[in-house]
Amino acid sequence: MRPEFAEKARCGAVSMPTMKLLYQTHSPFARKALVFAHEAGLTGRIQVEHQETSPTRRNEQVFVENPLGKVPVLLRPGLPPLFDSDVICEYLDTLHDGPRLIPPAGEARWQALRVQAVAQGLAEAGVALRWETVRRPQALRYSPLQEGYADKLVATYGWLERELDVDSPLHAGHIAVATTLSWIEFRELPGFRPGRPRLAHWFDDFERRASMRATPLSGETCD
Ligand SMILES: N[C@@H](CCC(=O)N[C@@H](CS)C(=O)NCC(=O)O)C(=O)O
Repeated sequence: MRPEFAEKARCGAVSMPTMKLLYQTHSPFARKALVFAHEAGLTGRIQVEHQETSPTRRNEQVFVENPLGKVPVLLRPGLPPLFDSDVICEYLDTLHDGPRLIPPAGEARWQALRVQAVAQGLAEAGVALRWETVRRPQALRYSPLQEGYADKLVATYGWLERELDVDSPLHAGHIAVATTLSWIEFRELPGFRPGRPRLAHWFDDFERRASMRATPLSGETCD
């Protein structure tokens, strides 16, 4: 929390300004930001607003705030909008007094960030795979691309089975991986469980967290 907010909040001089999160109930990226907000204890300060987005259907309300037309976007009173999900998480991490979810220094930081990066890439590959399987009209699908994206998913599952630091304190990378894997199951993309007991066990535990239960995925992409 910024010191001036903290001091005024302690004295009861101001109520904390409310932010708005342009969200989507079926976006892994938006859910990552919202789960992060739950874990940071910030949901009382964030109003969540669902927005449908697709590169084939322009959403003016989103484009006004983000030239890429994507969610999530965090709207802050009197300050510029923030995107993308990783930037939003980094900002939210400056607003709370609990342990940092993005470790400030040392190997813990690099581990959290590389896990977050892998999860981001996994979600992006999953979205790309859905274009080649269900979103693009049949005649425009390209099977070598489909296979290439599916390979990335499988390779990343193997990497996570080996490299995910399942016993370290909660960090942004854990949130990113859990929200991505949850979305992968929701969209019935190639499964990550077979042959990866460590990852599957960790994920099942993570899904029981209040932050995950409070943010269920729902809805269909509208292209
Ligand atoms: N790198 C962005 C990705 C955001 C993203 O791709 N969001 C999707 C929803 S899952 C979207 O709004 N897509 C609309 C589009 O591609 O035009 C982030 O991490 O926030």
